[in-house]
Amino acid sequence: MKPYQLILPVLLICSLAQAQQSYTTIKSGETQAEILKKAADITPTPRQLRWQQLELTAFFHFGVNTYTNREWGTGKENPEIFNPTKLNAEQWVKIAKDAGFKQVILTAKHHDGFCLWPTKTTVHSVKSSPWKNGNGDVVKEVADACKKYKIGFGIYLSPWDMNAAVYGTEAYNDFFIDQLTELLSQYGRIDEVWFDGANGEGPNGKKQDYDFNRWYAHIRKLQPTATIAVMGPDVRWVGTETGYGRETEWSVLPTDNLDQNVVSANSQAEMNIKPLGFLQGSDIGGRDKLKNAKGLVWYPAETDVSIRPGWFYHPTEDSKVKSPEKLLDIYYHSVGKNSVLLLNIPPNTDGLISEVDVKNLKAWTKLRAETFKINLARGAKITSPNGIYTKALLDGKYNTSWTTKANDSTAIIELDLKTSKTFDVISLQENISIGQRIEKFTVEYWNATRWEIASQGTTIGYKRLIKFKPVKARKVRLKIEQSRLNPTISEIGLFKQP
Ligand code: FUL
Repeated sequence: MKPYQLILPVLLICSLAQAQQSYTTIKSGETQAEILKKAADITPTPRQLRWQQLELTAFFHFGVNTYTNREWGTGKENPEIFNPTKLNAEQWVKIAKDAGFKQVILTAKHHDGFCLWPTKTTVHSVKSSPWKNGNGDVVKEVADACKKYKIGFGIYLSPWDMNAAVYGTEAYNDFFIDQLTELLSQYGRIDEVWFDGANGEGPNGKKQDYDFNRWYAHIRKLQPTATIAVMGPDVRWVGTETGYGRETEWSVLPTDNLDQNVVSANSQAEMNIKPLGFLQGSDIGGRDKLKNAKGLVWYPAETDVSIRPGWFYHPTEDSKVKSPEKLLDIYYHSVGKNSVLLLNIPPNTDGLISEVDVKNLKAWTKLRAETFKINLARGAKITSPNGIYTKALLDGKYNTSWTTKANDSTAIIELDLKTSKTFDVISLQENISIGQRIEKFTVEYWNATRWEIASQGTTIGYKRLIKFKPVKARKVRLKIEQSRLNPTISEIGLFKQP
C-alpha cells in the first residue's frame, strides 16, 4: 500500500473515533445546541452494544435463602441446609434458551455471603454443604450448561456480605478481589458482572467502603468483554423492580449524579430511602436534564424483575407466578422501552425450575413468536420525502439505517402496505451505533378519508414496541417530530398480536 492510500482510511478512522464516543465532558459556556449535538453523537461501547442486542437475559436467584424461605439471609445460616438433590443446571439454561434468553446471570453469592462455588476465601460455601458431599460447584454447572446451549453467562456477586469476618475493614476489598479472581478465571468467558446496590452491616455491625474502582479495573483485566452492571459503569438499573420501564428512556445521561456511592444509595431507594432518588425520575436524560451537565455518558437501562413476587423461591408463591399475558406486557414495557429485560426465574429447593414457571414461560414465548412471526410491513412501498437509504428500513439488518438529508431533524416515513391489513403493534429501532436522537414521534394510519393517530411517543432508542387497539389500514406513517440531530431508523415492523 502506498502512503497516500493510507490517508483516506486513517482520516475516516479519525473522524469516526472523534464522532463515536461513549463519554464526553461539557465545557462551561457551551450552548444548549452544542450540548444537544454532543449528546446525539454519544454511542455505546462495543460491550454495551452487544449487551443491548441481547434484549432478554435471565436471572437465577439461588442459595441458602432458597432453603430458609427468606429474601435476605443473615450470614449465620448453617451450610448444611443447602442440598439441591436434583439440581440440573442444564434444565435451567435450556428453559431460558428456549424462551429466547441470550444470557443468564447466577447469584454466585447473595448478601448472606454463602458461595455457590468452592471458594478458597471462606468456608461459608457449597464445600461445607452435604450437596455432592461438598464436592459440588453450582457456578461450574451453570457455566458449562451455558457453553453447551451457547448462551452468555454472567455472575451476581453481592458486595454486601453478612458473613465475612473482614467485612467493614480494608481487608474486605482484598477478599472481594480474591472472589472475583476465582470467578473470572476458573469458568471461561464471563459476559456480565452484576453488583447490587445494597450495603448493610457485616457480622460485626460495620458497613463497608467498597473499592469499586479497583474491582472494575480487575474485571476489565480478567474479562475485558464483560459488562459491569447496576453498581457499575456499563449498565444502569432502570429504577424499579416492577418490570415496567419509563416512557422516556434516554441511554445518554448527564454524569453529575453517577458517582457510585450516590448510585448505590439510590438503587435501594425504592425500599428504604424517601424521597425517591434520581434513578427513579420519570425522565433522567431529557433536554432540561442536560442543560447544566458537566459530562455526558452512554449508560443504558436494565429492567430487572422476578417472575414471582420474591427473588428467591418460596413454595407459597407457586400460585403467584406471573402469567404469560403479564410477562408479555412486561416485555413491551422493558425490551420495548429501550431497555434489556433481566427476568428472574428462581430454582426451587430440589434445584430445578418449577413446572408452573416453565409452563408460563413457554406460553409467553409462544405469544411472542406468534405476534412477531410476520412483519406486516414487509414488501411495503416506502416514501420519505427528505429521507435517504429507505431500503434499510425493511432489510432485517440492524446495522443498516434510514436517515434524513441535510441533517433535517424532522421527517415522515410513509408505508403503503399495498392491501389493507390489521395490526396492533409497531416496532421501531434507532441505529444506536450512530447515537440516540429521536425525542418525539407519532404513528398514524389512513382511515380512507384522513390520517388518524394510532400512537404517540417520545424516545425510541434501541427498540420501541407500542401496542395499540387494532387498526385496519393500507397506509401507515411515522412522523418524527423532534430529534436531537438527523434521526436514524434501522427497522420498522407492524404486527398483530393473536
Ligand atoms: C436487590 C437485592 O437486595 C435483592 O435481594 C435482589 O438480589 C435484587 C436483584 O437486588 O437489590
